Amino acid sequence: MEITVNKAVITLVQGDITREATDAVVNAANARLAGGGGVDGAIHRAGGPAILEECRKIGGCPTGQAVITTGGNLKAKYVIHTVGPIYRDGSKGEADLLKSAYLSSLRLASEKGLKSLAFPSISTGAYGYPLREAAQVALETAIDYVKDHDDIEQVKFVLFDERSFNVFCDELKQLIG
Ligand code: AR6
Repeated sequence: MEITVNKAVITLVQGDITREATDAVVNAANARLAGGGGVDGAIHRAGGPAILEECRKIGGCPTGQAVITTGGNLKAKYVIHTVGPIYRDGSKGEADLLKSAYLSSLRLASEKGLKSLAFPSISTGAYGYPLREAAQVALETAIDYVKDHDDIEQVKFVLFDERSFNVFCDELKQLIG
């Protein structure tokens, strides 16, 4: 599914983000930038050791913020590592932190002059964020950002499993009415 907002195309696909050829792919990392399972593990496996080397030099990333490294062996030139919130009960600032993770990644892409980036569904795996709410935050944040910024040409959401893909499509349809 694809929509155009201002100068940008927002695309939803089901797939593996490590195969994306956007300028950057976003990693759902942990605050220590230490690598891990899920999409984090997949990106480090596919991208090779140069990514973890740069992560070690950077040292860490607070929840809701983002840092950038090489893409190593990936098709994407860069990896933007962001840290989503661990979901507790929804009253611990989770929505603001998730929004901030998406926004920090988009801002970093703009700062670096990047035109296209691909996001996974941040926080909805190991970090337990309810999928529907997370999809709404993700899509609203991306749409609002490209409305105000002409530089980014493509924001892709690469959803690994069918359920995530379907929920993101449903939420996008609702948001655009
Ligand atoms: N491409 C796209 N999406 C993927 C891929 C892939 N190759 N692999 C998994 N996903 P998670 P989180 C989906 O757990 O919840 C790590 O250990 C997955 O199906 O990767 O933010 C980190 O080091 C799910 O829909 O990230 C942190 O400690 C989504 O990506 C912690 O997990 C997010 O799931 C971060 O947890």
